[in-house]
Amino acid sequence: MQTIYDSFLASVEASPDKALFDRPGKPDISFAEARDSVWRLATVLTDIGVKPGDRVAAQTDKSPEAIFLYLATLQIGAVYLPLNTAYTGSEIDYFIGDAAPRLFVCRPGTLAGHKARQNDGLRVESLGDEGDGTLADLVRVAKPRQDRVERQMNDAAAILYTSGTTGRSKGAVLTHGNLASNTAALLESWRYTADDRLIHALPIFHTHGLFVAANMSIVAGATMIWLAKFDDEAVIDLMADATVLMGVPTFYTRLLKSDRLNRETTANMRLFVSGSAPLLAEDHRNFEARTAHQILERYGMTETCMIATNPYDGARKPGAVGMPLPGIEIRITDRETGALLPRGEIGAIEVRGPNVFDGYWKLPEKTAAEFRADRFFITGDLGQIGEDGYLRIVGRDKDLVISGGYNVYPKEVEGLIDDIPGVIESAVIGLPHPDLGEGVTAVVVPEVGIHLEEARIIAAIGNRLARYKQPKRVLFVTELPRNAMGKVQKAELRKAFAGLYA
Ligand code: MCA
Ligand code: AMP
Repeated sequence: MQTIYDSFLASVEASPDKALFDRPGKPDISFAEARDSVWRLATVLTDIGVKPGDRVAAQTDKSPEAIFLYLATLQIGAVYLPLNTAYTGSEIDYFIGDAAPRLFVCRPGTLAGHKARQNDGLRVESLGDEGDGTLADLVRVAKPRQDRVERQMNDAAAILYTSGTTGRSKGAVLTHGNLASNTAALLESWRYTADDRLIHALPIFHTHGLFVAANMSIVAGATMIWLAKFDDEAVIDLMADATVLMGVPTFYTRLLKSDRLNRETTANMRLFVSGSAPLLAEDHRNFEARTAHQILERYGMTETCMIATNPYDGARKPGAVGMPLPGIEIRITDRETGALLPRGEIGAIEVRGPNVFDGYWKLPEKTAAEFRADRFFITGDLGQIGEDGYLRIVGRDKDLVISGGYNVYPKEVEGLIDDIPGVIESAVIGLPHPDLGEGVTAVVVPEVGIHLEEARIIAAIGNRLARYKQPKRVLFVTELPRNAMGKVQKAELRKAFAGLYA
């Protein structure tokens, strides 16, 4: 097995002139051109003082340059830390404080504000999606650095922050081995090759867009048709010239709304993949009826990369996430005791394999708490393996809302709402949402005699919380339902307000 960076070099050697990025309306970028940019960036990062093991944090718009930054970081043995572009200043403060990166790369428009963070240990530069930014200026005059820092499979390659159910976000440390082994397993399972042309419409600061979609294309030597963001009509236009689409369920819900989604427009495509949140069984069936393609649903997590997939050959079942990827083990256990459960019973989904992360950044106790003694990782999802051998996710043991494929941790939102004067307490829940799967919803108990307005609650937390984490609706109640132990019964709230977005 070789690292993602070494596989990238192999893909360049195999087809230097082939397009790695096919950008509608702009010139292609070949594998060899990409390597040249990566090598120049490697020189710039080295000159800045980024050493092996140092973190390179990036909050950049989606661009080929951001992928070059990722690859250059791997080349010099540093650790890549991508950040959601929706994060606000106070969220960034936390990530930078926690991960202590050597370099923080932001968008050109935000450089002036972020420069104040610069000190002896932290350099701040910018990188835009039009070849602009201070880092791009340095790259233009840099000589390529060709050598790479030798890395072992258990060395850290990236840190991805994933919010904790109890408090602040935790940095999941992913190794070169995690990324390389998972990419190899996916290439094999989905028959992904250099002949593929992927419509890349996902963001690249999460596992799905970066470690699944981009890594697979880089390693296979395939072409990515590069969209800055998802747009249903643009995606349908591109299908005649593409073979694969990877998306979150909202992509498919939106594609199904277009009259142009049919057998003809999808005739050139060989594979549609869905993941990051549950795909509605109804969307799965409607998609097949309209296009004759069965969407392939798979299951993954930041800490584990991809875990399970429906088969490429064989039935892709609505509501199921399939079987473990090659080299990965899944078991279902009793939530309390950890004892293995008989086939068919619902319990905690646990996973073990080369895909499972190294641990949470600087949090050995939290890491230990989420592993069993035999190194199985407790995912926090609840599931069942049926007689057919397929895994089905039936719920979550963790308090989490997934909105349009983005995770929102209620605790973080509740903490901010509870600080608003006039609020006694709040409960943040996910309610069925026709577009986003789940809509973030706050249920708030105001102090007696105090009148609070929905818009005021949202405005009060607005500049401290990424937009996608903010409640779409705020409901007011006189008290929250609790069980005998005093624990808020979120299931009851979800039942009571289930039709809110219908
Ligand atoms: C955008 N907005 C959202 C979301 N996205 N609100 C709630 N949930 C969202 N997901 C808000 C914006 O803040 C804005 O608010 C308004 O919606 C329109 O913004 P726009 O950017 O135009 O949104 P969009 O283009 O409609 O985006 C929806 C989207 C996007 C296409 C579903 O969110 C997306 O690409 N999601 C993919 C997420 C993803 O890659 N997840 C993978 C995580 P306003 O107008 O009020 O300001 S990796 C993972 O989960 C694991 C490992 C796995 O298994 O893959
Ligand atoms: P993240 O923390 O962003 O990595 O999100 C991982 C979580 O997304 C998992 O623990 C699951 O709860 C959820 N997830 C990912 N893929 C699927 C899927 N196909 N069906 C249901 N839930 C999924």
